[in-house]
Amino acid sequence: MPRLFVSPSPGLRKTLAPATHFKSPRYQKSAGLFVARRPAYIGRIDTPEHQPAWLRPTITAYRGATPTLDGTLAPGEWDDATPITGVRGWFHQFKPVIDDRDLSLRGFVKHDGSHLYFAFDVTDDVLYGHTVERWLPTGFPRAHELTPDGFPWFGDGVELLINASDPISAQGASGTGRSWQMVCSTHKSRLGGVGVPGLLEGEPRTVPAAWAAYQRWIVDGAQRAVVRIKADKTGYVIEWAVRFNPCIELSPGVWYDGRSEAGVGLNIAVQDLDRMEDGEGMFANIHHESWWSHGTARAGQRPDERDSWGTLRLMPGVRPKR
Ligand SMILES: [Ca+2]
Ligand SMILES: [Ca+2]
Repeated sequence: MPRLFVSPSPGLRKTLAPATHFKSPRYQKSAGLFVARRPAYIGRIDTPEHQPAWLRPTITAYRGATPTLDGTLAPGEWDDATPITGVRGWFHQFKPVIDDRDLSLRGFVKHDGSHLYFAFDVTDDVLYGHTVERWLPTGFPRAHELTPDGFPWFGDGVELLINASDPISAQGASGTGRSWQMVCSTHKSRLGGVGVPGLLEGEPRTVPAAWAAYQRWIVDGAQRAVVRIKADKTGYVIEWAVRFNPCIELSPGVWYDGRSEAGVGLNIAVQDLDRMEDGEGMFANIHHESWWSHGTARAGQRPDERDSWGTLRLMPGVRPKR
């Protein structure tokens, strides 16, 4: 969903959640606002790619073998990819995540010269629409309409955001190959409807051109994702392909081709609905929404000057051996 917070001071974010939900040591009160603490609580750091600045991480995707999108991370399939771990140390827009069994992920990113690939192996203790019924929050009876009035991100799943060349420098996306935000849900999809996991049009879904572009990408296969619910219901696995053309537009009419180094904006959000009561007091009873890149903002910035993007470095070569 859209980022809701504003920044009261350098590097600090206020969420819209009531103060009573920020008793965790991850939050402190500053100038009357509850804000995420600085790095003291950052979780496990596995790779150099995970040691960037706290607020705006950088990760590098190298060229590797084309994975099979089947929802299974086969032995070796992602060995040439760069790992992503979460959601410890990520920005939690709603309730903080304090238990890896509640929400955590192991992910990967790589490319094959024509597509960017992500994998997300997500641990989530309660699977909305699978282990609990598909409840609706008060006041949002249309959340599961597959129209711009629905909430594509309302469920368990992952959102990808890329800013390939959009000068908006804002927390959102424009809905073009230059910047976009797409949703992969575990319980509904454009191609299969409610009840079938897959891709959905993300934000800004109420902008007709963005909605149309996202839908075209899904229908045409410019973006493809396969979701598998784990047999023991402890989470799910997503494998997601993003075709460079039309989705990584480095300048108007020019798409990344895998032959040179490039840097694009990246953010990843993990959505976690659990039981309705788990999200009590949060917008639409959402339990967690955790963001890879916190972003930066300076006091006094206008909303359109905020920048929540981390960096994805795209490299023409293979990942160095470690
Ligand atoms: Ca696979
Ligand atoms: Ca969940």
